[in-house]
Amino acid sequence: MKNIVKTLVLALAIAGVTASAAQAADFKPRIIRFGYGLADDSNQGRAVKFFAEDLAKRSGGKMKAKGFANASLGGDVQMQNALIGGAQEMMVGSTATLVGIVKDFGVYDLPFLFANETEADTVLDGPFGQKLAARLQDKGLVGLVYWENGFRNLTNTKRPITRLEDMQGVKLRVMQNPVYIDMFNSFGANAVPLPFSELFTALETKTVDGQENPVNTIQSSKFYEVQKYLSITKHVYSPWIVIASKKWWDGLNANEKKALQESALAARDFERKDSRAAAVKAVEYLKSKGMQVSVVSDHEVGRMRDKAKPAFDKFAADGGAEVVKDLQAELAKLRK
Ligand code: TK8
Repeated sequence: MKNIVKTLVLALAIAGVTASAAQAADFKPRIIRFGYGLADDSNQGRAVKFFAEDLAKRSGGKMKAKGFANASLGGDVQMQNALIGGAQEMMVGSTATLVGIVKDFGVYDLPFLFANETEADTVLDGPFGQKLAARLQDKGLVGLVYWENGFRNLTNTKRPITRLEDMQGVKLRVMQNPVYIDMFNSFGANAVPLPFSELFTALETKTVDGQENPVNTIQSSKFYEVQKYLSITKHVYSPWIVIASKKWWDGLNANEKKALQESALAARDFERKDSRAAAVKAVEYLKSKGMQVSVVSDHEVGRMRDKAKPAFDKFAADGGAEVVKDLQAELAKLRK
C-alpha cells in the first residue's frame, strides 16, 4: 500500500513538472525596477532604455523594466544590497563596487591591465568573465552580462596633469574599492573613496579637486561645469555589470529568464557600439565646454604603470593571486 502511495505521489509530481513546463511558455506581468547611477541621457541610460524596449518585445509587453536614473534608488552599493534583499529587481553599475561582495572583482581595476576594448570584450564575455560573474550567485545576485563603462581618465581643477609628479597632493575622488585607493595614493594623489551619487557635489564644493571616469561620463554628468583639466590616461578599463536579484530571479519561469538574458545581451551589443561612438565625440565636446585636455605620453604612462606596481602586488597578496594569474593567462593567450 505504502508503495502505491509513493508511486502515486511520484506520478503527480512528474505531472506537475510537465504542467509547469507548459505554463512556462507564458509571461507573467512583471514590473522590474532597474536602477543606475548616471543620467537618463547617458550611455548607461540609453542602454537601459534599449533593454526595456527589447524585453517588452520579447515578452509581448508583459515584462516591464522601468529605469531609475541618477542613483534615485541609491548608489551602486546600496542597490546591490536592495537586490540581495529582494527589494529591487535589477541594476547596472561598475564591477568595481562589487568588491565588498566578491573581492576578486577588483581584478578588473588593476592599473593598465587591458590594452584595448577587444581584449576587454574577449575576457569579459569569455569563460573568465562568466566564471567570476557566476560567483555572485552564492551572494544573492545574478550577474547577467557586462556592459562597457570604458577607459578611465582624470579630471581636476588644480593643474593640468601630464606627468606623474603633477598628481602630487591632488585630492581625488575614487570608487569605493581598495585597488583605486592604493593606485592613486601610490601616484602621490590623496585618494578619497565616495559613492558616485555624491561626486558632483563634492567637486562643486571643492571637497575634492578631481575625479576619474570615462569621457562619456564626464560629459553626461556635466563634470565640465566643475572641472577644468582633463588628462587622457586610460589607467583602467572599467566594466559595468548588469545584475538581477537572485531572490526575484528564482521566482521567474524559464521563458522569462531566457528573455531577460537575451535582452541583456542585445543591450550589451547596443551599449558597446553606442558608448564607443559617443567616446569618439566626447573629447571635442568637453573642449567646447572649456576643458583643457592633455594627452599623457606613453613614457609617462609607463612611469605610472611602474609606480602602481605595489598596488597591483598588494591586490595579489591580499588573496587575489589566483584570479590575477588566471586573468593574465587569458591575456597572454590573446596576445600570442
Ligand atoms: C555609476 C558608476 C560610475 C562609476 C563611478 O553608477 O562610480 O565612478 O564609473 O559609472 O558605476
